[in-house]
Amino acid sequence: MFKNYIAGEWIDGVAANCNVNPSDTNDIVGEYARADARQTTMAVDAAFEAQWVWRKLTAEDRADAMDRIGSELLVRREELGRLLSREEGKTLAEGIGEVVRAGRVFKFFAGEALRLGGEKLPGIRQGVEVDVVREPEGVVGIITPWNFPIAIPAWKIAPALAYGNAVVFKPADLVPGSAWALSEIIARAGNLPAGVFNLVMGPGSQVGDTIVKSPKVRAVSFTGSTGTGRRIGIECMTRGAKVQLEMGGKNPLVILDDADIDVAVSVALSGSFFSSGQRCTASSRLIVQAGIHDDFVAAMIERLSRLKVGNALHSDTEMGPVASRDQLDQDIAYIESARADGCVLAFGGEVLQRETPGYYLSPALFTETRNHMKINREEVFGPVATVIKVGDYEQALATANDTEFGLSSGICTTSLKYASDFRRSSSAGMVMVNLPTAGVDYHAPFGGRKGSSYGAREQGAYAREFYTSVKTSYTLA
Ligand code: UN1
Repeated sequence: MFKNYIAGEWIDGVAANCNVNPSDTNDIVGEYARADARQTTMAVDAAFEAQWVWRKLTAEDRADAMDRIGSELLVRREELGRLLSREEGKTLAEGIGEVVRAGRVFKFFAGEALRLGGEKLPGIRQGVEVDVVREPEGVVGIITPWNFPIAIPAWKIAPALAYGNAVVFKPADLVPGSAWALSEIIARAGNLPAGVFNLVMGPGSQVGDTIVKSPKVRAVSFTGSTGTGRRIGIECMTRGAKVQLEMGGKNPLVILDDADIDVAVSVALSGSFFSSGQRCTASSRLIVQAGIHDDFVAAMIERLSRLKVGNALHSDTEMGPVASRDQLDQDIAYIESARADGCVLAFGGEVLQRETPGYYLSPALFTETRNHMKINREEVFGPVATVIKVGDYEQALATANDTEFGLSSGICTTSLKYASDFRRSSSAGMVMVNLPTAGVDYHAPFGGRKGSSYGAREQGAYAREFYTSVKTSYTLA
């Protein structure tokens, strides 16, 4: 049994959680402890005490700890990448890539710990000096989703710790294995004072709820579904805690007549179907200009028919299964709704059998879809993409922006004029030109607009906005 880490001790839960491989449901990845509300309160109390010890250490102490954690992640990339693919279902290459990303995130924030500077302003009164500094928030609650089991925890935990906060971390119930492995590295290689970092695995109704409602938790960072995110937001706002939410997306990828078709097809394939489309940054609406439409659809079908869907751990697999039975059911329900709305299923959308029992679905491509249809309004979170045909650039832009979400957007074009205008006019937080809407750098700000995100940006130096609080002091010398 893999235990929780609370107040510097590995402790049993009140129940157990079985982690199942979605590529082979006979394969049990491990049994993981489940905590309840009482154990979560223990973790919050421990973090509350420990924050004072942690913030008094030097920035170099914190930098060294982040560096050691990052080094171990990078050295163990193959082993941890395999664990990630086994429990989540993304391909081995994606799993290893995600572990590398997590390692690099810790390395980046090792440097950031030393770079956290302040500002000195001239006072308006004679002899008065004004100083602006950033201090840790205190205890930060971190709640993460199942689709990036190690990178998202890393890009929240690393800045939280680097900037001097104590952490209570609740990973997704579906995939606790990578989160546990990361936590074990943080606990051992990080060698942090007891209570600075706490892992509390368990259900949202017990663990998540306690974190979000605890008056000792000053800030909550959440990535996950829109419904849960909004509930957490209201709860935090009500008690005056800081909150950062990364929720759904319905990301458009515009393909103009002047696009390089090979670029457009590989950008669409990767954006829509890598990680089985289970990314909030996935390209789910392919907005294609009429002149290139038929050639693009034909080329997509040709590429999709060659895409190898299979066991995530097999080296020739290009798309793994979806992560769970619930996710498969949800994907199928959306495929049915699109069909009922009159969309044409140009490829895939079928449950597949492989050597081992798993949640295999062939990548689905719909044509003849309209932007107002349910399939184009709601996030599917699976390997399902739609094509929306448009007449010109203006219509493409208007369609791209006509969504309640605003995480990322993309355009494939060889025209500088349209590329520049799209970068300016897109209502998304991140815009990609001739690149997939998904797959971002770890040192650049990440986040969206409208219904996708709430609060300060994540990642890069921008992360300090959420994980620190500004203090202004006036001194008459
Ligand atoms: C990426 O596309 O590289 O949950 C990152 C998600 C996002 C992360 C996407 N928060 O899919």
